Amino acid sequence: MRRAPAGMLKETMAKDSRKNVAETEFRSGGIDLKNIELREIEMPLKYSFETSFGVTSKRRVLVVRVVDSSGASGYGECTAMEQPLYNHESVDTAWAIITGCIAPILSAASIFSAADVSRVLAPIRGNRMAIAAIETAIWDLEAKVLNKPLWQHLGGTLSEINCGVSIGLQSSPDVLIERVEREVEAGYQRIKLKIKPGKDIEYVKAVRRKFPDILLSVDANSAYDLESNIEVLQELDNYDLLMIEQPLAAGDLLDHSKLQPRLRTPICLDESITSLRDAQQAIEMDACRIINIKLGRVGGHSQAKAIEEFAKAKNIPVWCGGMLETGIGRAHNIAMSAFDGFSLPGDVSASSRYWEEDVIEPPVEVSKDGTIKTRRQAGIGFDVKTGLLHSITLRTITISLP
Ligand code: OSB
Ligand code: MG
Repeated sequence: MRRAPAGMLKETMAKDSRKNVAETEFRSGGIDLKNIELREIEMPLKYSFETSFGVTSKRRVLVVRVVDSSGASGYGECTAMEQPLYNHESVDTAWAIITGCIAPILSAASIFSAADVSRVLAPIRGNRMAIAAIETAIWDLEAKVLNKPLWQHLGGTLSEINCGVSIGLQSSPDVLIERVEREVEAGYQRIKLKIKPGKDIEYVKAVRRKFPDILLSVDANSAYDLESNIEVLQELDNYDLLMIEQPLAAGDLLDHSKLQPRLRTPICLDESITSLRDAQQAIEMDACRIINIKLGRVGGHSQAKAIEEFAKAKNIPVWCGGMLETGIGRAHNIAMSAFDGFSLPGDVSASSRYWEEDVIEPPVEVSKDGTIKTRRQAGIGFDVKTGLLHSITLRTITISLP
């Protein structure tokens, strides 16, 4: 069953897997992983989505299916995009890390429970979207084996979650106002506008004038610079925004901590927070007053939960971010959002805003008051449409874990 992993991983992992097996051997549960099925699919977005880092009109997505020795399976989605523009990861790097690095480590670890996966894979630096794809799939598998909804298995308590939308950069303020109107009418509780230098104040001002009372926020995806853009960032204070998301570079907690005291509006960090440690440091430095948690960016459910708990203890609200996910990633986002620290509406919205046909059944739907109900079915609680998945597959590989 257990096999030493290849090459460089050998030394560190041998130690870790020994500890891991010793800890889990006497448990009644534990996952005996047999296969990892990796699949790259391609799906056209209904509407292209523009951010300060580029335009996305289709998604190439890695879908993970893990299978245990009894034949039970779980699904995860890798949120890395086609190119490394949001962060350093891409579909191709995640494929390489899962096949060349994660699979050998799990193969050596042999038996573990979902809560152990994050620690077992911790020797891998970065590459958290690749890790999260596997970690979340194992959580789904374990919840299904235990016949429990994933959100309950994780320890969540909310039976419905509050939803907002993220609206991409538009060609003019008038076009943006139309888009906002549609989402407000659909019931979404918070509207987030993408901004970048040159497409900021004019757009925010127009939307705020038309909708004086909505919860409104902006997301810059790191497009600004403290030195050259401080006036514009301070001008955003005039529009009663719920938050300004990731104005500066991902690695620049220092400049965010210099910016926050010069703003009335809370800064929310997205790209900057890749771990519990990042969250602790950002909060201690007052680099942000709100945190966006994304499963992929932080490496899965265990890290997400740790960040939510820490932030809650520090009175820092968190919310669930989105990466234009298919229904599989969306379902995991819904499960994660059931922790009560998720006190602000997230970027988790209806399948129909993205896809003609989602890969899950039923599709994710949002009520007239902007909420999504958590599922009562086991695991992620949605059925995956395997026929559709197969028909849109670009490549697939099954890795067996001996
Ligand atoms: O910064 O939150 C972001 C999409 C891709 C990459 C980064 C981000 C986003 C979004 C869209 O804002 C959220 C969604 O609707 O899934
Ligand atoms: Mg963001």
